[in-house]
Amino acid sequence: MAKLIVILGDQLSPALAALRQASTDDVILLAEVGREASYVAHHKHKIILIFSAMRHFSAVLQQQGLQVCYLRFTEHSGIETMTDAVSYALQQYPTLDGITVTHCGEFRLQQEINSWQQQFSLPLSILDDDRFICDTPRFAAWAKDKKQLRMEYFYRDMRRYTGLLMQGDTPEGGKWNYDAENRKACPADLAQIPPLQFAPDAITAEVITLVEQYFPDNMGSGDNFCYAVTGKDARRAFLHFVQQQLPVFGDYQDAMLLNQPFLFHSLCSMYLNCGLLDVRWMCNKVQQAYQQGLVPLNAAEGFIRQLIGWREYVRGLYWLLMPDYKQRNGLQAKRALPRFYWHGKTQMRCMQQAVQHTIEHAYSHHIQRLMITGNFALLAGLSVEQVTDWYLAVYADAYEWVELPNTLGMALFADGGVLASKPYAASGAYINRMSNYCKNCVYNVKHTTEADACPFNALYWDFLNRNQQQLAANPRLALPFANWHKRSDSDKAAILAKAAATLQQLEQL
Ligand code: FAD
Ligand code: DLZ
Ligand code: SF4
Repeated sequence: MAKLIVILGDQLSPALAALRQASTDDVILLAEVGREASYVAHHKHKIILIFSAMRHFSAVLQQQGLQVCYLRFTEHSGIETMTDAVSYALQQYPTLDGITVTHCGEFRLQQEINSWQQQFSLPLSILDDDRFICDTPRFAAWAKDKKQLRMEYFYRDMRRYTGLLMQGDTPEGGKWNYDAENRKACPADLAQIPPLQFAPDAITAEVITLVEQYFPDNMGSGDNFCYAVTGKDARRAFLHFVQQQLPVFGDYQDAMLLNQPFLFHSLCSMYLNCGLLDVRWMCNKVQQAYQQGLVPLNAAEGFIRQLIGWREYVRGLYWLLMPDYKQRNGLQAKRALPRFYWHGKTQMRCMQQAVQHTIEHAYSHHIQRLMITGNFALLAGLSVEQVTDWYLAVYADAYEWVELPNTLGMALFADGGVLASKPYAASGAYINRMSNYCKNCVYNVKHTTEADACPFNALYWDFLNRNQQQLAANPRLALPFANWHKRSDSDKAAILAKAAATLQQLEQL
């Protein structure tokens, strides 16, 4: 029996379940298709990364003697969807008598894949994506009967399950979590070692030209594309991170600095999420570095927590709660996304920096995503649909399984507290503590109602005030609400008036 093995653009792993079953009689399909390239207006770097990585991956498979049917975006403009691509391949190879695919990362496309058996009248085998450590039945079993699905408890289970940073049943160092040691502000003069960059080779250069031709209006420019597009280079980039940045990653995980888009972060999500890196390999490298005394425990634990904790947890939540999850809008946030999310032209220095980094690199780090662009969207009540589409479009690592819980759940609290125990809402004071942005901003972070007041401040109180019904009973918000209620009526009125004026003129901020 010879089958069609379909590999999606984020499944570029040699050990992928579907590829482990491949024989030389099979045909492997990789297709650059219009629908996947345009279901949101992806950043140019994201499309370049995926198309170039797909082309490089296809070359490796061919070198291994496997038959590959590769459909290029330019040559097959009539092929719009993955279903069209499968139909085309089956016509080209009429003796194939089955289709195999690894479970896909997005509900939307998985629905399309589920229809193939009927549509093509061929047996369809959908394999579990075991590149993740926690499969969906394991996550469902963990979640079953739990009142609250808190990441911390899932993470402890994953530590026990993987044995990472464990001494028998006890966590290394005696504590599960060194989060409290991950929150230092970063001195502006601390030496920065940039991440590894990769000059585009001929294949990438061709893809850059293609993307500039077909997606000219998408965010970003192909000119400064310098990411890895092969597993080998992605592993080099990661090992560079482990040596150079990881030792201080733990300390400055939440810090932000003017004109420093990467600080001590790994940038590995874009590689990991499309299959160029393997999560188990990465965790083992980090554990080894700790065991060799090259990185401290707060860094090793902090990093491993992101991978086997947060990353596996959001994926579990996504598949547990979709498709209903995507419809949630617990705080009824509906305001239109201001245009500065796309062009970055705003006087708010923190927003300008986060969006500018995004435009230049299809990247910004977690705290910029959560506490700048996300926090602003939460405070201003921006449309959940528009904000989630924005995040899905603009980051090179964005796929709905990871983007949606992070945006809708973590940043916007639109799931009513499934993911987060309280909204990540903060005034300018937090941003001032964690960055040097406010010193370089026209707004005054200490002011709330004055003409030059930081917009985050009045919006913060307005957020609490307008969502009292849903949030006031939350014990973790008792102090902020008490502070709000302590204010005089005239103070409150002035703050709410300032917030209303700010919301009226979001585009001018
Ligand atoms: P590092 O800081 O070096 O962290 C190491 C790794 O841990 C990351 O590469 C990532 O794989 C993993 N990780 C850390 N935090 C998370 C998290 N909350 N969820 C899942 N994995 C995590 N991450 C994505 O991969 N794709 C997204 O589309 C995405 N959208 C986000 C949207 C919002 C609103 C927020 C708040 C976070 C989002 N994240 C997303 C999570 C996180 O911000 C990114 O994984 C991280 O910034 C990627 O940069 P890095 O590789 O340098 O990460
Ligand atoms: C993101 C993306 C893009 C831009 N283009 C393609 C493509 O042309 N072909 C493909 O197979 N996959 C692409 N992808 C990744 C898919 O959108 C991804 O597999 C699904 O969203 C599931 O996560
Ligand atoms: Fe952002 Fe306000 Fe600080 Fe300006 S003052 S950088 S708007 S937090």
